[in-house]
Amino acid sequence: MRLRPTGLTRGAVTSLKDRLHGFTGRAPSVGAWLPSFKGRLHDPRTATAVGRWLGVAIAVCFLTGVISHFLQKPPDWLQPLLPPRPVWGYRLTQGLHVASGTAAIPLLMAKLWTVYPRLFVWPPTRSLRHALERLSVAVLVAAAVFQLFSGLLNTFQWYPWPFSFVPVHFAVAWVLVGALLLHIAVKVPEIKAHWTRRSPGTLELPAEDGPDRRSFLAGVAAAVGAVTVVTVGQSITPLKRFDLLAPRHPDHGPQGLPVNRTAAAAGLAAGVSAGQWRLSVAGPRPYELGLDQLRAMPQHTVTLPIACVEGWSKSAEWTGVRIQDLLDRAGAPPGALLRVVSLEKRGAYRIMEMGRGYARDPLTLLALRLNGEILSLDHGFPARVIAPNRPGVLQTKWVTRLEVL
Ligand SMILES: Nc1nc2c(c(=O)[nH]1)N[C@H]1C(S)=C(S)[C@@H](COP(=O)(O)O)O[C@H]1N2
Ligand SMILES: [Mo]
Repeated sequence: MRLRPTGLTRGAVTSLKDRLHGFTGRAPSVGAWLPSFKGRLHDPRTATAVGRWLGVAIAVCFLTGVISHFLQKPPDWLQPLLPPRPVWGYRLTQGLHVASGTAAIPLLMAKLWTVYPRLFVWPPTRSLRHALERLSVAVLVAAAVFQLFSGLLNTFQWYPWPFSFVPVHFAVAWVLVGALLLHIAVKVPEIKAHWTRRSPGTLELPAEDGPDRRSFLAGVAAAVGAVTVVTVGQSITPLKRFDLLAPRHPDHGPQGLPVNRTAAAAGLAAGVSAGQWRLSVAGPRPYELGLDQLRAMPQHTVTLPIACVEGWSKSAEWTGVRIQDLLDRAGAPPGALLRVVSLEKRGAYRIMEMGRGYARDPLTLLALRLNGEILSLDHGFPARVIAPNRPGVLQTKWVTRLEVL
């Protein structure tokens, strides 16, 4: 028989005595009244285990995000150097970007749960160094929460904030990575001590590595696996059957392809008249073509994906005229940059520029047909750009003008 009252451990009794003692003696410090956490899942070993997975997810997300940013908004010197191969390059990097960001959400929650008792550490700062370290952790947590939250909402095309998403998401990414590197540097000793399964200096597994830590980590892994499986189908088409929670499904959309911006949203609800539409090409030998003339030019068929920056991708078969042929006809010099203008009234993607690597690629088309049918209005009727290894936002729909720069 245990004589101690049920539910009170020896430690709890001692701390209760300490507190009572505090009343009779000096005034108790605030710290004495803060909760104390004894659970081994709140220890540095768990924090290290979850932290390294989270670190990998953030590293992948950051690198693929930087790639996406430079493919989308290349500085002038980079524009002609961007590679149109592999054709699925952007599909892969952006699929990874959204998948790693999504996986980081349960990882971040697990990590914050593991370390939250530190919010109750008393005194809150012990030295200038300690204060700076805590400040850097606050920046790290805020930046991580902001990035994952804003990125997730962006995949739903939901922008409930007054700033524009892309520049802010890009800027905060650097804040996050800076704070993360600082955090890792500060924690090197703890990470080293807890990285491997063995306790430092011994050959034995630490006694506290009991079943509860393993269950917790297995639970976190299951959560990561679950959110991944129910969303990656939006870019990995063979897994589309499991795509239950992603905002886009590869099969939902006219002509077997999702639509991001509809003709109505682009101010073209009334449609585009095939008889009146003209493609004008500005260059050393400018010219204009009607739709019938464009259809009479040599047609090429390519299989290329739309890889949206918001994470969904779907491959399709496109038929149309090579941009290269249109440029040659205008007498464009081989290194020329191309500007493409859409009929769309307003919108960030009305005007698009393309370096010579893409413009001269035999797979880059002014497409007139999609999966064997004439382009539907939502997919850019009468003509749209399709190019290999490019973000979806640059696959301009409802094209009306090409300018050789
Ligand atoms: N003119 C114009 N073209 C555009 C857009 C746009 O907003 N305006 N959206 C782009 C985006 S974000 C994507 S992902 C692709 C999607 O093409 P789809 O609707 O044919 O699938 O079109 C691109 N072309
Ligand atoms: Mo997109």
